[in-house]
Amino acid sequence: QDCILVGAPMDSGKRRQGCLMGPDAYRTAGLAEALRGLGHTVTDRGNVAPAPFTPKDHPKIVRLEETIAWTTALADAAEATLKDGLPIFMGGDHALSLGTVLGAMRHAATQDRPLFVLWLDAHTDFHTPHTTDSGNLHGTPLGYVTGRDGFDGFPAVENPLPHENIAIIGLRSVDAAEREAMQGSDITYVDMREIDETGIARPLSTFLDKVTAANGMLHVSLDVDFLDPSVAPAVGTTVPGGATVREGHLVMEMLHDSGLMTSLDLVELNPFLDERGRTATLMVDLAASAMGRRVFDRPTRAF
Ligand code: DIR
Ligand code: MN
Ligand code: MN
Ligand code: MN
Repeated sequence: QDCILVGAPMDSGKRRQGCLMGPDAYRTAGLAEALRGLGHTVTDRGNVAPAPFTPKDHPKIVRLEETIAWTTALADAAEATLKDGLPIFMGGDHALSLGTVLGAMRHAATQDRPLFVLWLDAHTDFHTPHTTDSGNLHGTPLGYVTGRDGFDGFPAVENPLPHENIAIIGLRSVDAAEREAMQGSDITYVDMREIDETGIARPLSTFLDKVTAANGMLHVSLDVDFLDPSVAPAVGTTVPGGATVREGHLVMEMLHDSGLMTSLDLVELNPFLDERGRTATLMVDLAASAMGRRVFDRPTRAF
């Protein structure tokens, strides 16, 4: 495949800084080399910059204008790179997905195909600027792309993503407003208890079957905090009890087997918090699994 690396050194989605170093950490950890080693062509298009903006003070929301400016630029970057190959967005915090998912929605519309989104995260990221307690917009991308109210000033979401096209896997930090919103939605949400009880393969394969049946495109958004902090410490919002290394790889290997993934976000890596680059390295290994790295070839089997 033609892999296109796009750096998104966005840091405006929350108060704690450091995610702006993410793209260079992925480069240093050898993302391009790993993908080339699997036989892909890889082009690094460098880093995206936000559209021009004028910051204002808000009582609640953190760096709103900057986040809007990034959303505009990243939606354009996603739409453009999807024409040429499989973009991998190297974040940057999760607010970058306000833009990348919007761009993927626009691209899918030009292909007359539905877009599906797989969200691998400890959090739902389904807040809106109205419902957020933290004021951190990295908690809002799924609220935005599904057309919830409150995103004044952001690029208009012309055709909101249907809830049925979204699966969130890895949940374990959900506040009262988010719980209510999730339970009242048609989003597929899989918490860690369900993973403990049934394994991670079953809910994932159910979702992938749905994407296949609809001939959908699939955007995957991998938040570092999907993983357990014992193996992925370099993230501002660690939550104990996350996915193991093997659960992470299984998800990525199944994504590769499905052949469905059309774009990928790697988000929330804060290299300032890392231990000798181990989180960046694990994220690169997971991306490699999603792009075909495996121990042995295996016969196709159903779950
Ligand atoms: C949290 C942060 N739920 C908030 N979300 C994170 O600020 O609303 N998402 N960290 O991954
Ligand atoms: Mn997130
Ligand atoms: Mn998260
Ligand atoms: Mn929250």
